[in-house]
Amino acid sequence: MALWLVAATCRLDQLFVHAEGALLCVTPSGPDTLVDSAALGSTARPSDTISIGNCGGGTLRWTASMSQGGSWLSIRPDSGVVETGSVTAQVVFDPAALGDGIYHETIVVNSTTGTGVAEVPAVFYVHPCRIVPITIDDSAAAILTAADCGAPHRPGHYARIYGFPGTANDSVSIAVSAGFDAYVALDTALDAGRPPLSETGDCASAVGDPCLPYQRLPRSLTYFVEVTSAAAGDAGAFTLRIAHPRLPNAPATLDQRLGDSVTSVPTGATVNQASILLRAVLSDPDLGDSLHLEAEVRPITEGFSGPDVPNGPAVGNGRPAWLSVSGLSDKTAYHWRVRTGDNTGRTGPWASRGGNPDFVVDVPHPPNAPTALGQARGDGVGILTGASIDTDVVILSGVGSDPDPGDMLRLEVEVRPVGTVFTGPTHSSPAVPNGGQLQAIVGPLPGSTAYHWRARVVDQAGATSAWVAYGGNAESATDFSVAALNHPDPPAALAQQQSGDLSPIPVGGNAAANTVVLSGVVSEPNAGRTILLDVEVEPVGQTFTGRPNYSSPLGASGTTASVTVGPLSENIGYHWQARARDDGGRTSAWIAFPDAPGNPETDPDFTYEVQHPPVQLVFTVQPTATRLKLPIAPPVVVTAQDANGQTSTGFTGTVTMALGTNLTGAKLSGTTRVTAVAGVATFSNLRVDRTGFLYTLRATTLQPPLSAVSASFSITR
Ligand SMILES: [Ca+2]
Ligand SMILES: [Ca+2]
Ligand SMILES: [Ca+2]
Ligand SMILES: [Ca+2]
Repeated sequence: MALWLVAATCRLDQLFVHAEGALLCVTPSGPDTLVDSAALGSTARPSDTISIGNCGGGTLRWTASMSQGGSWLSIRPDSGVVETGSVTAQVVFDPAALGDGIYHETIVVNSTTGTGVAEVPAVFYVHPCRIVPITIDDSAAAILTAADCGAPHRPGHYARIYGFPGTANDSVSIAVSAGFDAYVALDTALDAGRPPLSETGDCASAVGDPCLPYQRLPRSLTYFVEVTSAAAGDAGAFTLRIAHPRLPNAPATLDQRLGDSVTSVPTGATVNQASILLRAVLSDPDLGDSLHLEAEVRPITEGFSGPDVPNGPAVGNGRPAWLSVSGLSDKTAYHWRVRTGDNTGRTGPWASRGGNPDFVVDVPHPPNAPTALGQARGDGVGILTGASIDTDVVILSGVGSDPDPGDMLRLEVEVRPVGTVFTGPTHSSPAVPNGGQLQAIVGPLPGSTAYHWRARVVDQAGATSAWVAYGGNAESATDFSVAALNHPDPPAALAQQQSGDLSPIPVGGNAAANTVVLSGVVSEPNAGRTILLDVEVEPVGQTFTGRPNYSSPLGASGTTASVTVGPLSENIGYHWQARARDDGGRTSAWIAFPDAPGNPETDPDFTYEVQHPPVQLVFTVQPTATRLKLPIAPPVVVTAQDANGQTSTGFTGTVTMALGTNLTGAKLSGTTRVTAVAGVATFSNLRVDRTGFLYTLRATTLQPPLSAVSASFSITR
């Protein structure tokens, strides 16, 4: 009965009692204890342990072996000696050679120093790749190891398999980032016998983490993503992302540049070219996308409605993109906006710089060649081509125009003696607004010389038209010639006369009116010329400038030329000079009046003196409070003034003074009748014979009849 019990216990505990005292104890002993599993194709070897002990006395010697001889299970060590206690033996499961299935084996431990034996059953499950569920627009992170299953489509490589539900005609992008050289495949089955829908070790032909962008899903079913390695047996951490295609981001770091691609154009600035380069940094949540810039560049008078220029070239995600816009309209203000397009045709939101305008196109142009070239004498009379003139100043003219509306234009002319080649401009007209008549005054030119000339137009920026030669003749031909020239003689017999009766005004005398007539005899050695008299009349104290301010008409040589000068300023002294000028613009020296004997130019040659009659009397010194019997001091002064409030210096009449307001019946004594000197009458000894207040004085004249009343004053004791 006891033996049965032991045997029954052995059934549970694998106990064996040996006659010599050694007792084999093996744990675990249960049939379900040594159970393990591995993925199909994995090479990691799961292991377990069993304990082999001597539960009795003496020395236990043991060996272990597999009852079915299966090579997928091994025990190390497979023999040993136990004096007391126990030793641990490792049981290793090796899935490498196994197919999908359930494997059974029994480890048999024999006690060689006795007769005992223990049997330990082991079970090994080898299962196919396990599917980890995932959904689109989600990610998963994991570590690929030798314990993972063999890649269905890549024998000899480990794999993780993810499954997601797909809808027909949807598309997804799959990206793996890994710490090793990863490889990814997409399929509808884990069937090693057929190639997957797609597979790659790269991303958009770029070596690195693999991606499968924009995979169209042909049917509605579960799709499998196989994350494996490029090299056999490689492993490591990775992240898998499965996403729908997404819109690009808005462009960033917008810039506008000149064609050199370097010079940034400030917002609102003017560019002198009909093109602009747009630049922005593009990005897209789909990292494998290639991107391009789309733009809309419109005059500010037009609103935005959609891209109106060709798209820019494709660039990598996160890279600056360029778009060259040409053919812009001149003299036009533009605004623009840009967006990012990806290789799927998706576009992101618009971005703009917000300038109004962003830039202005204003392309400068050189002026057009001058037209209607003409030549004239200094007095404006035209010169026929090849003609000889007896003046040394010529006016060369032309019509200028420029494509730039606001430009200011000049006519540059080059006048050379015939036989001297053209080299560059000799004279220029003043600048006039675009479209105006251009006239260059040239001279004085040397006489006895034949000339040819040409002209061009210059704008304010210095841009020049082509030269146009005058006359349509050979440059060896004469355009005009200047004859031998004489200058006028200095004027003689200078004289100044009243404008009324032409009576002479003596040197330093007065002009009776606000104009005078100045004259002189003009002459020239070439008696055929006509001559005029230039005069310069200046107030005394202002020196001559050499510029005439009055000129007589032209007259014959040897005659007296006269010019009326005025209106003159009142009570100002003037000095003057004169010169002769002929019809060709040639002049004599200036001669100051009087020609003989002269006077200092600080002295007036004539003065326009004017007297205005008084129209009012004014107490310019009022009477003040005075002690009885003393003269009113300071002396009372009465001034005769003209209509302008100025002292009538010509007034020399008698001013009579009397008491005005007189409440006391007082008498005024002293000199009460005073003859005005230069319009001013001074009363130095007026007295009032009674004390009182509120006295006033009244001043009167008879010729003209004027009167004035003073301020009130008092007489005190
Ligand atoms: Ca995208
Ligand atoms: Ca221009
Ligand atoms: Ca010519
Ligand atoms: Ca003088």
